Amino acid sequence: MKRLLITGAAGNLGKICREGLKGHADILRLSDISPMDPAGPNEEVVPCDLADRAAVHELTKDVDGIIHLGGISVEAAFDDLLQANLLGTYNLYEGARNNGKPRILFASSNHAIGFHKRTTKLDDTSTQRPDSLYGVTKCYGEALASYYYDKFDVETVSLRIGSCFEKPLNRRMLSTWMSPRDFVSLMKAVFDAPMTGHLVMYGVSDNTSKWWSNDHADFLGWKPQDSSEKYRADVEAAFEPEDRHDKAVIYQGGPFAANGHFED
Ligand code: NAI
Ligand code: 15L
Repeated sequence: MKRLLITGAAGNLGKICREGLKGHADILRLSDISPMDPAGPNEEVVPCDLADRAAVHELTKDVDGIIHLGGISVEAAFDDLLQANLLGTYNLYEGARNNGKPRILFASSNHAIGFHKRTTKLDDTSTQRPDSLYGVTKCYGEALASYYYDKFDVETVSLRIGSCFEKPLNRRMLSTWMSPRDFVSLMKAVFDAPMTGHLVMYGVSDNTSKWWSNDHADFLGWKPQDSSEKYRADVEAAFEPEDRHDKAVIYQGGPFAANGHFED
């Protein structure tokens, strides 16, 4: 790949990609509205507000792939989500459509399906059940991805990421954790694949207690290497047992499902 664009490059996953994907494309084009480290070898740093359509059109020129991480990554006021996640993602898809139709990795979230119960195993055919306005914006992103594939042949992997952190930070993450190493290897698999169409996947490591199946995506040849099991004893020692009547425990989205409406 000649040039891979990463939006949200100043954020947690953006930094993981910047490091982990070095050498996977001739040039990494790194973009964010927040400050980023200066460009190193084989890097371009292009500040951009995703809500600015003309700027996003320029940003998406001459790229062979896009990892779209940019946006608000937690529950927030609707007007803020509107700019960054709704308008921003629309602008990105319009940029891609008008600039050679590069494949896109859309960073969706488990909060697009967070009102499913933990006792339900999900796959790509499971219905969206957002647990927050943030989750609603991820459902919208997945719908845009589906539409842009069916109508314009822009391919996307919509990745419903669980919890991508160095290690699981609570009991829920024993199920939802995705290691940074597995995240990076999946990014490589997504852009190495001959075709993806619009593929909905779950961003999760090989955790014993996971709630999600990626069997339908075996054709990518991606296998997670890590599991949360090695952290189980430490996590269980550090956190109280869960209350099965707690909404945050009943539903996959955890606190996002249990919390009230953000603006109330
Ligand atoms: P983050 O909050 O650390 O990074 C998001 C980046 O997007 C920030 O650097 C921010 O400045 C940038 N951004 C926000 N509004 C923007 C705008 N209008 N224009 C340009 N850039 C803007 O989030 P993180 O953890 O790196 O997540 C990346 C993506 O993955 C997000 O879309 C998030 O929703 C998604 N995700 C992450 C999960 C995780 O476990 N880290 C889990 C599920 C989804
Ligand atoms: C997300 O969508 C967030 O971006 C991340 O910060 C975590 O809260 C994650 O979900 C999670 O559910 O653990």
